Amino acid sequence: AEQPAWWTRAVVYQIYLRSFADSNGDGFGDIGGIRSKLDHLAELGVDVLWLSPIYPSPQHDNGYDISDYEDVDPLFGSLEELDLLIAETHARGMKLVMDLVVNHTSDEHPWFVESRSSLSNPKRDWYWWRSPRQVAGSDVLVEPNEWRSAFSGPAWTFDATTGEYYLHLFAPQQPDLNWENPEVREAVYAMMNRWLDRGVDGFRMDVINLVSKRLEHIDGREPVSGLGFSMGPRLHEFMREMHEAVFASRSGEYLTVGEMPGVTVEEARLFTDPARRELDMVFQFEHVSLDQGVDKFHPLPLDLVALKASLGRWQEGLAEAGWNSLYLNNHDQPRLVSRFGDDGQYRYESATLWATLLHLQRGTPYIYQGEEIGMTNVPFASIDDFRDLESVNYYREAVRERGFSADVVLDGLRKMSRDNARTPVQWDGSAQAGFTAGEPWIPVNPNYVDVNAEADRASERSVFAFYQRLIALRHAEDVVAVGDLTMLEIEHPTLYAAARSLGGVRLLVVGNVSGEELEVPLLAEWGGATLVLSNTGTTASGASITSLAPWEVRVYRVA
Ligand code: TEU
Repeated sequence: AEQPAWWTRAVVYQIYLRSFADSNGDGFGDIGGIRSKLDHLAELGVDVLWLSPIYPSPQHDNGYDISDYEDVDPLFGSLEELDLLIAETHARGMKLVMDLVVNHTSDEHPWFVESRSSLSNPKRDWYWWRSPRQVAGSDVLVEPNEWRSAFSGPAWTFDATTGEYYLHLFAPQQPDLNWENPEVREAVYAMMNRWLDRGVDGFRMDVINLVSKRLEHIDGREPVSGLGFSMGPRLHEFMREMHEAVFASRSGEYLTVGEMPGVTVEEARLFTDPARRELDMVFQFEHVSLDQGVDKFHPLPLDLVALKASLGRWQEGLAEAGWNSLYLNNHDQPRLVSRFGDDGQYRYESATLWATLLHLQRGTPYIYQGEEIGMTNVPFASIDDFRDLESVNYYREAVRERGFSADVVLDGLRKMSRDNARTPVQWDGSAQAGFTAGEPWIPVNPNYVDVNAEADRASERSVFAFYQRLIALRHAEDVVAVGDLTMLEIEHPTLYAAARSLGGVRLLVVGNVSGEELEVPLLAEWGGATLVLSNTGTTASGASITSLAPWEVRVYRVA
């Protein structure tokens, strides 16, 4: 049988550069900062680094609004420094993957500057332009349709130069590219090829399931948010065309992961089935949308039964063909230990429990910077503490236009804002947590004096050390990387239990997702098993102890 792809045993580490490590004291992370921390990453044992966008950008959406796809923003360094980083990453046996943001560009990208300059410009239909709509019975002119941006407000902005509106599913500074135009697709593929020729090992593809739009929707009247119009009719065609134009003729080891808000298991199986030569894996959002109330800033308490069902559905759905990405954290999600664990008394236990539940699934795990030392959400004091345009726009719209109370909205932002993941990585207990010698672009979480890499790695209860062991386990045991997974006790409200098997080897993962002691009769069935991993120092091999302490996780092995 064909060898499983290299990334079926890989672990990826996401670097959100502006908050990772600052080497020149300007308060922003930079490439020099990453280079100074490569040992930290190599010691952790990760195989791939994914860099969030480092290209020239006006930074309205922290680099997800790109004005030049083929350079490095001076804020972060230079192309020469990036070449050094690529070489040093490869020298340590790691790969480096870039963030590909091609559903939209910055409004300052030369392509858009040309496109908006006149109706007849050759790049006019590189973007989505539409005439204003006349309100029936009046001479009022409005947006072409009722689409809403993911960052509040309409998804259309009027451009006075040519008297037309342009589409932006995100901020007005992020105009959507028109992928129906083959010139756009060819320009994207050529850029991708130049990055791979430069030594980059693949791409994380930003909202790539939005690039094919339903034309009847563009000219329709449905009042849906930008993310509601994903999975357009030509998406698989475009993914296959991209694979042919960029990867098919290359013999190296590459990784592609498509970020797909709203993708279903069935669709993900089609995108990631190797026989279809589209993508290696996708980022799905089902498990990180279960706690959304009326919207993402009105979160509901964790429903473990629903979460287990979702994780199990994705494991089962991609078991025969396709491949899962595994994540609970990234630059858009609040900190895992605060959202699904206990970031107070049981921070170490709940951080290592969730790490184990995730890393013992079948798929490729993604670690977000700071997750490996149990960083937590931030006690934002007021709306002035936030930087993320999604949060700031939401506050303005919710409080000023929809009449929500400021306290309620602030509470929701404290829990769910993307800024929770974007405060500086806490390296040590010195000023600014060792992130910068200057003033950080966003304040450091005040708990850095206790929660920081140096203190964690010196501790008997080190989250970092636990992640090292999980990664080493994946590298050592095929049953972890590619073994079958069966969810157990799926109706139990606080117990997570799953069995893995490959050949004659079986693993049992059990976790007490609660702050109360938990009796686990199931453990009695695993009496002869060997204890492989525990986050509470339980030494008893075999399952003699059939109760789990608060947030305790154990992994047993039967060969
Ligand atoms: O995010 C896509 C996405 O799902 C966004 O809508 C984001 O998750 C938001 O929080 C949903 O409420 C990608 C990038 O990861 C994000 O940082 C960018 O802001 C966005 O696309 C636009 O490029």
